This record gives sequence, C-alpha cells and structure tokens, in this order.
Amino acid sequence: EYAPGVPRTAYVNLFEWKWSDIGAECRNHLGPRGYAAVQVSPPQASIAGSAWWTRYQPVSYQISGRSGSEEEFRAMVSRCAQAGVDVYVDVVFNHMAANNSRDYPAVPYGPGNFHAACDIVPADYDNNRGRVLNCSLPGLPDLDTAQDPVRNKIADYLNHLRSLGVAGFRIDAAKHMHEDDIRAILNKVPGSYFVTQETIGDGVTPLANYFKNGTVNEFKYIYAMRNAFDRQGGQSLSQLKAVLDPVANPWGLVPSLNATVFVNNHDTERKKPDGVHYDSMNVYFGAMHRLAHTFMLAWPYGYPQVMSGYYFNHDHDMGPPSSPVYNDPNGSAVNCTADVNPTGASGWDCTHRSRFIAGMVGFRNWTNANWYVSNWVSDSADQIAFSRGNRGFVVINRHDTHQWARSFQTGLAAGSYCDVISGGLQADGRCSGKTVQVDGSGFATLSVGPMDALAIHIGAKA
Ligand code: LM2
Ligand code: CA
Repeated sequence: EYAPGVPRTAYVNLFEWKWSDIGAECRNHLGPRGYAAVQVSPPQASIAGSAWWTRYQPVSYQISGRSGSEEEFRAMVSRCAQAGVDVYVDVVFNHMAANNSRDYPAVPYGPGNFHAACDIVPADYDNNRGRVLNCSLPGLPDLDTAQDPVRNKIADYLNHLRSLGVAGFRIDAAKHMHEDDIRAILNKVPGSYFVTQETIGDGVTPLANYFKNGTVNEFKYIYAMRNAFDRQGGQSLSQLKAVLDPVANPWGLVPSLNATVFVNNHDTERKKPDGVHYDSMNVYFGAMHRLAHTFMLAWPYGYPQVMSGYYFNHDHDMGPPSSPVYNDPNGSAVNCTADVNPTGASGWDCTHRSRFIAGMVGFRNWTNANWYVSNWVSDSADQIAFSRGNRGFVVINRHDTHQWARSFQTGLAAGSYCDVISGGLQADGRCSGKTVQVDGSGFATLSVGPMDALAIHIGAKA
C-alpha cells in the first residue's frame, strides 16, 4: 500500500477504458498501489467505428467519444487527483482522419492546413526524414504544424485539457512532426506538465532533438525485454545487465531521464513485422510477460508504463467490449481479476492488477532513492537477482522447469520482509505472501519456483 511521502514512479495506460471506470480504478487501485498516473486513450471526437484505431483519426478536438463525455472526463480527472493519480492524455495532432476533402469544419481545418498529399513508404525511414515528417502515415492527412493557425488550434486543445486538470501528454506520432514545431506548440501551453513523445527509432530521426520537448518512448528497451524474456536473437536474462549498462550502453539507449519505457504498447503487442513474432510481448505470453514487468519495475532505467487494455485477437480484433467490472475497494473483482489467463471471454486483461506488477510498483517507489543495482547474481541464463542497495531485493526465475534455491546477499538490513509478489502486507500488518528472513549479514535463503519471482523492500517489512 502507498505511504505518504514515497514518490510515485510508474504509470499505467488504461487503454480504451471509459472515463467513469478510470475514476473508480484510481480510487480503488491505482492510488492505493502507488501508481503516479494513468494514460488515457485519445478523448477527442474520431471517425465512427468500433475498432480501437478509430481514435487515432480525429475529426475535431471536442472531448467526445466512446470513453465518455467531457463532463465524465472532468469527473475522472478530479477523482484521480483525489487519489493522488495524474492523468496523461494521448494527443493526436500529426494528422486528421482519412478524408479526401481535407475539410474538418468542427475545428475548423481546411485543405490549406495540410502538407501536400504523399504517403510515407518504408524506405523513407532509412533515408528521407523530410518525407517521414511531411508525408502521411498511410491515408491520414498530414497537418502542416509549421503554420501558426494550426499550432493555435492544437494549443487550444492542449490548454483545454489542462483546464480540465490534465497533468501530461503522450504525443502520438511525434517523430512525424519536426521537434521545433512541437516546441512551438508547447510554448503556447503554459504551466508545467509531463510530456512523452512517441518516437520509434529509425535511420533518420535524431531522437535527442526531441528531449527539449519532454521524454521519448525508448523502443530499444522494449526490444531488449522481448529478446531476453522470449529468448529471441540468442538473448537471455543474464545478458540484461550488460545490455542496460548505463556506461557502456552498447545499444545506445537514450539517457534514463529522457526515457519512458514499457514491455508492450498498443501497437507493438499487436504487430507481427515478420508475420511470426510479435513486435513485443503481450498478455498472451502469460508468466513471461509478467516477469518482464517485474524486471522493468525493478530496474533503474526510465519512467515505466504498464499497458492494460482489452483482450485482443490479432487476427480478428473486434474492438473493446463493455467496461471491466470491479467492485470492492479491497481488490476483489468479477471481470478485472489479476493474473487470469486470457480467455477472450472476460474482455479486459487488467495487467496492472497482477501482483507481479502492482506489487512491483511499490518496490519501484520504495527503492527510487537508490538509483543503482548491486549484488547482481545470475546462476543460469534465465535466472537473475539483484538489489537496489539497501532498499530492495528481487529474484527473477524465468527458467521453465527449475526452481532457483540458494542463499542470496540481499543488501538489506536484518529483519523479516513480506514478499510483494506472492502476496503483500495487509492493512492489519499481516503478510499474505511468503515471509523472508534476512540475517545480520544481509543474507536470506530463498527458493523461487520456475517462471516465478520474489521481491522484498523496506516498505513491506513483515
Ligand atoms: C501512432 N503512433 O504514431 C499510433 O500509436 C498508432 O496506433 C496509429 O495507428 C498511428 N500512429 C496513427 O495515429 C493506428 C493503427 C492504424 C490505423 C491508424 C488510424 O495502427 O492501422 O490506420 O491508427 O486509424 C487505419 C487503417 C489503415 C488505413 C488508415 C487510414 O488500419 O489501413 O490506411 O486507417 O484510413 C489506409
Ligand atoms: Ca507529419
């Protein structure tokens, strides 16, 4: 449970959730679990249709759509604020909805507000930044964000969201807009707020140019998680320490303070670039997916986002069903139960409720002050453990069949700690999970089963 004064250091994307449901989730789960913020789906009016991607085709900047009305949106923001949870909005302003006339009277934008029609082709990402910036994501009229009237319309939208209490923005398709255009728009939006920019690395986009606007999504981290946990490209967990080493930085990740990271987002979890492998893991990877979150939340790099949406079927994605069902403040739920296997029937994955994830949000918050890794140990390619100095210790056993049992140096002071993955500290101080004894030299004898993890920290002493 969250304790006042502890920083909130992770956020969740409640993809396609309704505003009223998000307000309730803030109060019942996100706030108490220590989430910093919730990213919400694009709230502006979009083309009709039930597919998720209709919301990436704006027809105006009015707050209206299947997640709810402006009044419901406002109520959500205030309920979340009361629970200590900020709201970040996914804002789409690189383009408007597919429409041959290029006329959007409700903004209004007319044909003169757009770049000349041309579609981005794959080779552009290797050799033509101008086309990545000024041609269209296939079919989507590309706004000329160098025009002041266009910048003003977008800034009006962002300022409107700010007036409703919004604390941050995820800028959709950011690398398809010049960094100076984004800066000029944000300059028209006063105050201080969080920004993260969707910037999939390619051969032509200088990611560092975007730092002046806020953080960027570091997609290389997502690929590192996929490769290690799904054993792609000959990689494994034991290599993560070297891959993520902040000094050697062999993959050239952006600096931690500039990065937002996730195990999967709404695009990568659906895409199979080679027709076989998903671009990232997703909920169908089960325990492997949860263990990757355990790692992401334990490892000191970036600002992590947990993706939580509806069960999708890659081949027949029918769009979001009706709302998740959650009932009481203690976490019992009908549809939204954590750690269930995808069935397609219950509708929503509720990834953020999983103990592997929710428990680790607390771990990240409580270990934030020790932004380094110590006591790293790996006994096999699939087994790693490490400390966050004297504040927390985690064991991740991704081995399919073998348990991992040994004595570990935890780095923690002597005492008994409550494992936040098998359970957690209850309101009455009882530990519902495993209790771990750390001796006077920091050692604990532990046994962690296959595809399981264990995490203890100073905020959950048994
Ligand atoms: C993004 N980031 O840069 C979003 O994260 C991603 O989800 C969006 O694509 C994309 N940019 C545009 O905002 C999604 C979806 C596309 C879909 C678009 C627009 O992945 O498949 O394109 O939203 O709704 C759809 C059709 C596509 C068609 C296009 C225009 O799937 O076949 O292309 O509309 O009609 C002709
Ligand atoms: Ca553009």
